[in-house]
Amino acid sequence: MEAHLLRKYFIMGSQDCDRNPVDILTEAAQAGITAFQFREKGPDSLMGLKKVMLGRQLRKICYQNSIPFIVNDDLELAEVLDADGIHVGQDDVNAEEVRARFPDKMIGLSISTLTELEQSPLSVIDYLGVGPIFPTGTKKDAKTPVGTKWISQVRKQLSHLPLVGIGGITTTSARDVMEAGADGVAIISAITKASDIQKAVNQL
Ligand code: 3NM
Repeated sequence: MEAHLLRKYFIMGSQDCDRNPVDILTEAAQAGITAFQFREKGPDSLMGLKKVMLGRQLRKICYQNSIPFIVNDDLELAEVLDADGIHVGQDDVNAEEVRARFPDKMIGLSISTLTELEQSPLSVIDYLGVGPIFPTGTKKDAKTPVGTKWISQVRKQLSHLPLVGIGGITTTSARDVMEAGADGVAIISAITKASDIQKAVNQL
């Protein structure tokens, strides 16, 4: 995977949006995000056909803007929407199973601790999500923040694997995450809650 695609990695589901997610993604895509993850998860998220129908619209925006479209933790949906990739966490389906089913899709895996890093099947994944870097109000069950030093540590051990920082990253703190050695920042609220998405993406 080309690491530069992770540079401004926008993640979102309808539960993160105070207005139409289609409008938010359209604005973010036009503003220059480099990848998108559809993460319809947690309280107030859509299920079943409604989830698929929103996913179709978001997928189309990514096609039209040549932005990789990644689905969070839902293999059926990734197949139905012809996603470019799948992102899984520690409690989700095993990355090796994902690779067996989808030999050609990008696979991202979240890690928060050294043990998780050591136990991860790094040979089957394309990038690591490292976090939460800072406290976040977006994910209710987020783990203890690991700070930017953790990115430097992971970077030292894994010079070859693209890394993206996630969790509580803002337009001001993104610089610290990059300087610690990340290839990019994965953000939800820094974009969904921005009063001017174009400006927020430029600042990132
Ligand atoms: N995963 P915000 S933190 C989806 O630590 C997600 O793995 C995390 O939202 C992890 O940019 C997080 O608004 C929420 O803080 C990120």
